Amino acid sequence: MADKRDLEEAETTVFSAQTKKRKADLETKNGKGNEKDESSDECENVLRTFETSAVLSESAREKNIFVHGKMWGQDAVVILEKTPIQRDVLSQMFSESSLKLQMKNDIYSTFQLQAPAHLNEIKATLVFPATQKHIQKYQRQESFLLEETAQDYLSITLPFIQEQRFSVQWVYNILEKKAESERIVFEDPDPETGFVLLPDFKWNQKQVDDLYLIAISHIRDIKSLRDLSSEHLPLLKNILHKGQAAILDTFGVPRSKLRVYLHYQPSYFHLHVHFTRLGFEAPGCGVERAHLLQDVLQNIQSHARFYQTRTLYCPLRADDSLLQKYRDAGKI
Ligand code: M7G
Repeated sequence: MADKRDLEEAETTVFSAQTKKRKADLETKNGKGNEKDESSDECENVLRTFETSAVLSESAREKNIFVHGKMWGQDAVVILEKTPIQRDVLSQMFSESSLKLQMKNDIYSTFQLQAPAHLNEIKATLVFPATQKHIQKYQRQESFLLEETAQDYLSITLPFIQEQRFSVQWVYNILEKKAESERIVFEDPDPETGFVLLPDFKWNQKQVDDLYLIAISHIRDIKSLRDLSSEHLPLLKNILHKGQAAILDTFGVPRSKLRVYLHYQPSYFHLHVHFTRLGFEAPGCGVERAHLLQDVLQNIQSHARFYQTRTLYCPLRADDSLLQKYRDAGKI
């Protein structure tokens, strides 16, 4: 059985970031750097205690696997993901790897290339302790398109999200600088229009091709797109413009290469905006869930209460209890 310190370490070591390397990464991206990453601190292997219970989903194409298991008697989810190959390591990859020939035919050959360990990294994400909802979230499931009228939101969705949704403690930890403070890329501290911009935990920050940041509002009472109205225009414009400027400044990616959007419905009901690189098919960037911030601004500008009056569509997973509520109400 682990003591409390072990558990805290398990949470912080895995989530704590390697942000100091942001500058070095930028140089790498610009072709200046050629050093191996030494800024990630080595930590104890807390995953050694992980006992696999089930594979929740896996994808040969995306090269990832989502695993449910137990650590110290409690549920945990581990996501393992092969990371993209960076351009600047190519010469090392070619010169320092060993090769095994698999087949040769005419001008075609395939090999098993064994790269040196530091070029063969796997990104690991740990959710511990994981709730039943986390286990469900990562389990591959069929989904259904929900048609949520303004009235349905008030009578079915709102009461449900008030009691059933994921904790947003991780969001408050970021806003209060109790976690990930060293990863913050930009902050506007204004209590009404301010926000914190930082890398999404899906992004390893090693290459900008799959750039993914999130902007989290300081204001705490906006749950989702449904709550946004004309009074929030200054906040939304601020997030869009300062977020774009900070990303250009830090990562050299211009606004013409950014997809800036909100999810409806989000998993975490505290206003946050996703910034991903155009061309990168980020999970959840499809039209059934992603709402471009620029469109959101225009919609609210043309109708102050647009999002309180419209029917919104969003995908729900087969095992989502909200889907069951809509079924019970005869809406699906
Ligand atoms: P969402 O639209 O509420 O839900 O987005 P989704 O996860 O279904 O997309 C929340 C975003 O926050 C996602 O892109 C997550 O990857 C990201 N995220 C979640 N957690 C728990 C953390 C965290 O602890 N740190 C950071 N930096 N990002 C997180």
